[in-house]
Amino acid sequence: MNTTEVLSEFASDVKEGLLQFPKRLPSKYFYNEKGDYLFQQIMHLEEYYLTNAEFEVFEENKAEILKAFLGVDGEFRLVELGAGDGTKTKVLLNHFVSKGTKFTYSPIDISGSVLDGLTNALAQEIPALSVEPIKGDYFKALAGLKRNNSMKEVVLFLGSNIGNFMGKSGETFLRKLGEDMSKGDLLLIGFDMMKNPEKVLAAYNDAMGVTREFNLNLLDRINEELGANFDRNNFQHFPTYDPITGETKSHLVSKCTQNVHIAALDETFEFKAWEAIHTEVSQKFSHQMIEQLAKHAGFRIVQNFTDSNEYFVDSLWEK
Ligand code: AVI
Repeated sequence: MNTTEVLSEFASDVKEGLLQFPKRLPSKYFYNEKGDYLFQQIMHLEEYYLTNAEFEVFEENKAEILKAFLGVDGEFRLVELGAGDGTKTKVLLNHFVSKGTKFTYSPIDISGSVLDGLTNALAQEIPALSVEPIKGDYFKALAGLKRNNSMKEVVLFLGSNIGNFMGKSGETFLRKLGEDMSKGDLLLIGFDMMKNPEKVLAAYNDAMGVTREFNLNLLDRINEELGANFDRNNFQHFPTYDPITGETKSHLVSKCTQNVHIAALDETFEFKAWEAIHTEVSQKFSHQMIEQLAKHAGFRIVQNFTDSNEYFVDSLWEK
């Protein structure tokens, strides 16, 4: 995809979202350079318990996880979807290497610079690890891997990324992922669990306001890339959590009636006072929801790994 096509996809998604009622903007556009940086900050926040919880899951269960990955084959390719800086994955990678495990690590990411950063860091930190990064779309990369070898595949999809899919789209994504996997291949997938609603809400409304910045950055991005004139001071970051459905939603609420012009769309959008734009869903799960999802996506749950607070579950599924 070249830059013009990415821009036009961004422009048309923004247009489609702002023409809907209620208005919405897709959270995948949070992640420009500034957004990537802010998300790294979020992951280190006291309130954002997810990072430490998954870290603990790996620290406490790395031996069991390796045992499950090895199964009867004793060899595998470890594929990670959207690896980021790999901080949590390194716990597993270090352990696997220290045990003399035969495996290759293939992080897949759409961003070449993210992959370069991770590959260089791994070469320094775990020199004995064999790394074959793949730049591109998850599905194309997985299908390419399957065409070129028949080794057992273990796919990592960590950090509750599945929670950011809207409605049924998570299930559709996982079903499609399964189509690029063979019988016996494994998927280790991270789920943030339902818990004290105050705890969840605080994770998306931190005292330092980093998550607020992360959310407002979407408006800055539309201004910069699509020539819009959003005034970020006229919007308020407002997350909600529904303890019945487990849905955590982020919103940008218009503090006054205002018009915003987006030059790339040649269009002006009206925002009424206190009208909200829905920008993100971060789904929280119950065990029953995980079971349903695995079943509907065509997987069998092998084992669940959790932290001492049971905040987070990394669930191992078999195709
Ligand atoms: C990437 N994703 C799992 C994060 C989440 O918790 O939904 C994104 C995020 N949004 C606000 N804070 C963090």
